[in-house]
Amino acid sequence: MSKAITLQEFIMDSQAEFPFVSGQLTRLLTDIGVAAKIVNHQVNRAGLAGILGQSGSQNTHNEDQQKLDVFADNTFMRILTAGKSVAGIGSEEQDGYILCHDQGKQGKYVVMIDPLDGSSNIDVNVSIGTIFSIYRRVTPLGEPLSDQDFLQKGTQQVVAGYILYGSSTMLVYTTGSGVNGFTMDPAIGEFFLSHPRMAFPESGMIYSINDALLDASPPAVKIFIEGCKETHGISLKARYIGSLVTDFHRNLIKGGIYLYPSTTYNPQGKLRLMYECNPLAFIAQQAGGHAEDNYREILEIQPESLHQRSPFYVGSVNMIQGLRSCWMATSDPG
Ligand code: AHM
Ligand code: MG
Repeated sequence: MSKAITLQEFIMDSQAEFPFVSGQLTRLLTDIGVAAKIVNHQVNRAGLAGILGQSGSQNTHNEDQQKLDVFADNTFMRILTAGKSVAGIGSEEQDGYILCHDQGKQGKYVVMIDPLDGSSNIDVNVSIGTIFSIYRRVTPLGEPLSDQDFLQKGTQQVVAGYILYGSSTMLVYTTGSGVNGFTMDPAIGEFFLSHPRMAFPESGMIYSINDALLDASPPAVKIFIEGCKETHGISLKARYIGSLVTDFHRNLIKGGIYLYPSTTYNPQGKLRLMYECNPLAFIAQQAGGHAEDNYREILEIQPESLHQRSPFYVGSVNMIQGLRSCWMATSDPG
């Protein structure tokens, strides 16, 4: 029987394999693994600890924050700022970016994070997740960070990953050389490599969309979904948990497409480019899938603001191609 590989061993081995993976990045990834364990522990005991419900505060998008959002945000902030690798952090739960270590003069990396995504699912015991990505700083070391360090295109991501707090807790990440998934053994609190070289099936049988948005969606999206429903005998399945990491993870393993469209009342959709779309787009690309907004690749979008939203379509390449054909057929570039 071969020996199980821990997350830590895998990170260390990858460092030896890829010279660009510096010691600082290794430490940063390790820190994310530690923060994930702490948040996981709290997510698991949420019902027992009586910390469910809303904290009464609102985040920058005027959405109610749940207590676990606050806890997760605080945990990642505390651990990431304590290390020496991170110069600055953008969090979905914070209005502006956070500068670490003397105005961000030190530390090679910038982290973007959605500390607890799908938090409206917490009090019904449905899987939730953390989504993160890591960029190299653009401003030279020794100078304070500026907007350009945070507003980088998705193509500039060095690492992207997510933690899924589900029936098992998983950490999935890429350093731009394939996607690997690790499952936590709760008995010893250790992540083990369980899903090496994850790959999006080229086609899938699952489509994931909030059906209530369809009437207000672009014609191309309506036509595509009608097509999904009309494949008599082939039995495509509608599966929508409403927890992005969970919907994405299932589609990555089984093959499928996730859609959060623009609508007449929210032309930019709901999801955040920097915290949700870019990291999952990078993971999808590294797993052989694809991600677009209405008319371009997600990873090619030049962000203009930290909390920018974007329509988001991600999944198996053939299904994304099918959606693209619908945009063409409606002569609507999006
Ligand atoms: P959040 O960041 O406030 O948790 O919102 C993001 C979540 C995603 O996890 C999920 O895919 C989506 O919102 C669901 O939105 P809707 O309820 O409109 O279908
Ligand atoms: Mg979110």
